[in-house]
Amino acid sequence: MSVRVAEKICFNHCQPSLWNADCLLAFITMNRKLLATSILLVTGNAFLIAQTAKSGAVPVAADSIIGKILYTGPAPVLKHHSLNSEPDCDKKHPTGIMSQEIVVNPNHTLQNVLVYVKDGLPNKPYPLPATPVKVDQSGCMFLPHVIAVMVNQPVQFLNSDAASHNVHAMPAVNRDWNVAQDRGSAEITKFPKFEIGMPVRCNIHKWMQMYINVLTNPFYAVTGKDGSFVIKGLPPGEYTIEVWQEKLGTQTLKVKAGTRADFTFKG
Ligand SMILES: [Cu+2]
Repeated sequence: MSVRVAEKICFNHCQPSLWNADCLLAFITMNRKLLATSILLVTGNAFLIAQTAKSGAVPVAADSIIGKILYTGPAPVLKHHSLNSEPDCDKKHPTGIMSQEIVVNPNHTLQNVLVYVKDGLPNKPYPLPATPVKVDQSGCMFLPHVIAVMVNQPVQFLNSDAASHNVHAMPAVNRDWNVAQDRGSAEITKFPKFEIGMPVRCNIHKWMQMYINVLTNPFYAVTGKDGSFVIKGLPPGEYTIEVWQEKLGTQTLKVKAGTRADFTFKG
């Protein structure tokens, strides 16, 4: 039986249970280009998946900008602080604590770096998060070391140490704020103006320092133990992304939503 006849029979019956060897041959002949294309697509996709897995690349959502903050150069030389003068804090950190001015992660990235959208957003007010951002004083340290809040979002300071502390925010454009805190107390404040890198110290323990960043939009992140960041929910467009580190300064890049941006600070 010729292929053409077999094709006709197969299509006339259109039931695989009625196909004989000739029908099968005709089917393969008719679809060989389709089969070849499918094989190429399958192997192509497998190649792409393998490449992605090999490079560790993560697909970026259309409304997001992702990246990491890298550090190059010699390991930073940081001050050591003994906590002998405060028995409760000394128990929590018997060997003392290191300054957190520059915290390099094992993967050569930086912790405590603010990443935020500086420019490119529609000029409009954004909803204020309902919950305060909490900062604890524990082991005679501020935890976390760097926070970001929106303008007028509450910031709550706690004291879980037996020692007394005195929180003192020293803004450049907002109002000075200075409050004594005994164990278990909780104080709330807020800052009405945009400000980057506002230092907060404890008047009692000179090594205690942290930073508050006050922003006009919700598109920000502070890096943690893997040095990465994700900013989600962006409208399509190109944005100026600024990153800030307390000792190493700032960097900016223009970045499109849906793409990746890595920054490198040199020590
Ligand atoms: Cu203190």
